[in-house]
Amino acid sequence: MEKTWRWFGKKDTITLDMLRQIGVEGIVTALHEVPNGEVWSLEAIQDLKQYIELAGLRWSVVESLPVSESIKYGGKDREQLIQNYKISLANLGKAGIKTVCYNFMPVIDWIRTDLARKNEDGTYTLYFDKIRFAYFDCFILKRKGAEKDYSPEEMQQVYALDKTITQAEKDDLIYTIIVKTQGFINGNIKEGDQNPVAIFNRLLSLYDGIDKMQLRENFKYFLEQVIPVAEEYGVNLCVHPDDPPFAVLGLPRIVTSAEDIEWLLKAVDIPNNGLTFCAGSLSSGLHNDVPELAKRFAKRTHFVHLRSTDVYANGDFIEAPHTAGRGHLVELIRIFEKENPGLPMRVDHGKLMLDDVNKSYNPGYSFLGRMYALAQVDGMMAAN
Ligand code: DNO
Repeated sequence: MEKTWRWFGKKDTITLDMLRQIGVEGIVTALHEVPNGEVWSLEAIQDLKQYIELAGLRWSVVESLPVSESIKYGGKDREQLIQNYKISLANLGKAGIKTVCYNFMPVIDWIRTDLARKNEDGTYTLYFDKIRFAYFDCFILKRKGAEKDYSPEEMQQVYALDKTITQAEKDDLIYTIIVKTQGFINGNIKEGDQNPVAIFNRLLSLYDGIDKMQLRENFKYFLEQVIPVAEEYGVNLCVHPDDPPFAVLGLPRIVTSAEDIEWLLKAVDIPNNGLTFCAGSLSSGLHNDVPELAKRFAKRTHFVHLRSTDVYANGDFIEAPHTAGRGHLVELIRIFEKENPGLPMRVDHGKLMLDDVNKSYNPGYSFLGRMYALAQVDGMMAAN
């Protein structure tokens, strides 16, 4: 597999020179400064590409070319936005960047409740606490009917939490779930936005009445228009699974399981319509057998995220070491090398450790933790 690394552009304090020293071969990045929905010009793409190449690396994958909210819920301006998407795709193809990752998650991308849960060994990791998430849903967003999405036992714990939770903890939950994890990946809410809860609730309301069937219809509509352009320019589009892979906050999620993946690949059944195989996201759904999914979908996979999770009986999940957990990375590497050799792969979400603890890296994207994970994965590849 090609060893790639998610790099956040020229402002990233992790420099391309550092990445060369640790054996990275390809860069995964985006034009983060272009607002969602606007065209990525050929000039801007070529400028960044050249910058990467001057450092002795290559721009292997775009992550992400964001799909505007209105395309997902079917808003009035979706035609224009799809048009812009097609132009960006064509420009990427012209510049020779042939793998483009995106996602189709309504309103919110990846979800965690805790960005620095302390491990026994003194490192820190990302964590999803179901009760705290339910608290955010029922008591902070105050979403109508939210209680129905949780069991009576879970709701008892949510009420108990309400008696003890501090204002600082509430603020931290808001900041973690809808600001800090979203802003740096061109999400809907970013640092400095006033009243994020109100913005978030407004966004949720755009999906009133949109169920899984309707979201699928909108997804298919998008694919039918963009995939022919991808095909024409030799670009492989690859959708990232929903993280976590289940419905949240009353929103449908549509890339969660074998059945969903089968559906989306058939929706436009040509190789340019493919999958980003995020072992971490898929592994946090107990319904998923990750190596089975890899075997089944390897041929339509264009990009791989190697990370792993453990899921607890109470519905919480934690990022597992890259050598352990439900991701089964050793086996996945074996499957991908056999079925679809040479795929770009990046390690995802390293733990926060050592000197990095006091640096302000994007959550999940510190340097040492990812370097450690890359070394582990490198070893797995060598031994395979
Ligand atoms: C979080 C990532 C996601 C992912 C995007 C892809 O760390 O896994 O933000 O990159 O959803 O579109």
